[in-house]
Amino acid sequence: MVLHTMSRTVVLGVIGSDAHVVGITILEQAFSAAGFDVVNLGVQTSQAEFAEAAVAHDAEAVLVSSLYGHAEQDCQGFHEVLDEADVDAVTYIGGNLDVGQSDFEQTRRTFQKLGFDRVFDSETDPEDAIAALRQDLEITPTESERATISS
Ligand code: B12
Repeated sequence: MVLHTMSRTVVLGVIGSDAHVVGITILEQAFSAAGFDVVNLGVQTSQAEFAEAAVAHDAEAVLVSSLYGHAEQDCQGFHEVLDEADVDAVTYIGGNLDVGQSDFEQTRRTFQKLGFDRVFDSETDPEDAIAALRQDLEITPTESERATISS
């Protein structure tokens, strides 16, 4: 039986010149298994590429990954680029965001100031990010279960 539900599209990528691919591969699998349509832009994704993909796929969430320690520079002006492209999506960032900083709360504030709705550290279980997104998009577990069945 195929049940029709609204598809929930998530755009995912590693920003800047960063080439660490393992984390987003895991995230792609986890979000797909949870019933989301995932557009994985892969590594070394520019701000413009995130914005273009979010528009093209009418994404409800943009998930940015960064591991190599340049996230803050790479994300300068990112939300302005999204705004200019009329992207209305929840934005998350995660990975290894700080360079030698021990206080993650400070890192969280830095990225919230840059416009991200949620900031995750490298210990994040993908299931926690999925739970957060379901909450932010007001998705009930039943809805995403149905989305899985219909896909
Ligand atoms: C493998 C590896 C590499 C490989 C990458 C191979 C590949 N194609 O992926 C190679 C050797 C190429 C590499 C290169 C470099 N690396 Co490297 N690398 C690693 C290493 C050992 C493991 C990364 C990994 O795959 N982890 C496994 C995955 C499953 O975990 P993850 O990536 O953290 O992702 C999870 C979470 O972070 C989270 N997450 C990630 N993104 C997001 C996004 C969202 C929205 C959410 C919710 C969650 C989330 O969920 C993921 C899944 O569970 C780490 C050290 C470490 N132990 O983490 C260093 C590390 C990331 N690398 C580092 C560095 C410095 C580099 C280089 C700059 C080194 C150099 N001087 O050349 C280059 C950068 C090259 C480039 N352009 O990107 C540093 C970064 C330091 C920092 N951030 O301050 C680290 C931390 C090592 C260290 N301790 O110094 N690296």
